[in-house]
Amino acid sequence: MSSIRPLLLSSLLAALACALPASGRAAVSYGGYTFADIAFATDATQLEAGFVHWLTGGTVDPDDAILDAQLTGFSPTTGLANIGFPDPGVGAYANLFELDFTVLPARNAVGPDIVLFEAFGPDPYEIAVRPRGGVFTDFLTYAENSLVELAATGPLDSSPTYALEIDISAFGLPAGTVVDAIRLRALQNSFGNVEGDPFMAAVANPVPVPAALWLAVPVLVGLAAIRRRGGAGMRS
Ligand SMILES: [Ca+2]
Ligand SMILES: [Ca+2]
Ligand SMILES: [Ca+2]
Repeated sequence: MSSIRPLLLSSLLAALACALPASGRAAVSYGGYTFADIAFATDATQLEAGFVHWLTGGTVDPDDAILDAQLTGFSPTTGLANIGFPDPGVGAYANLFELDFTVLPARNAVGPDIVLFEAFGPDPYEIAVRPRGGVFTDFLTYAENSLVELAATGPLDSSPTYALEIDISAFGLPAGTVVDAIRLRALQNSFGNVEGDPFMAAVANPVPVPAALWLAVPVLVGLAAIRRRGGAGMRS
């Protein structure tokens, strides 16, 4: 990374010198929400052994690069199917994943701060959040009837889709707390099955970014990609 940091620094300095306004950052709208285009998860990690069913590609196999393709960025057409489901044909599907927001973390403001998107029927989840520089909180339970139905199309043309709204305050964290990662795990739904279908997540209340720093965002996104490639594989 030593060759990367000077690049980042020079980019930041150039951006500050220009001091241009933040206009030009694209916004992305989905299901009634509007996010900055860089507000979506930048890294996805499988945290327990087991198979993963990709909603595109049709394979059932742990693979960090494919996992990122399913869950990071604005990616409503890709996702995971049936996390946690004890499929007798292939063995148990993994049911513990982490999503990191390395470019634009959330900051606890009024209302939901992070939104996790779920396909097909709504499924209940456990969610934990990580304050920046700290450790993950305990998991909180989100019942399936707490998910918000959206008039939006998801993976495999699924519609409606669902939003699980995460308010950092619910974890007992004060206003202003910065959160840069979540962990998620599907719980048993009303059909008696564990079978969550997450497909993307985004920061609704981002940390305030000085206008000039927006110009360095492409560099930050590139750094996140480099970190992903360097850290491929399943964390334990
Ligand atoms: Ca996706
Ligand atoms: Ca579902
Ligand atoms: Ca909040």
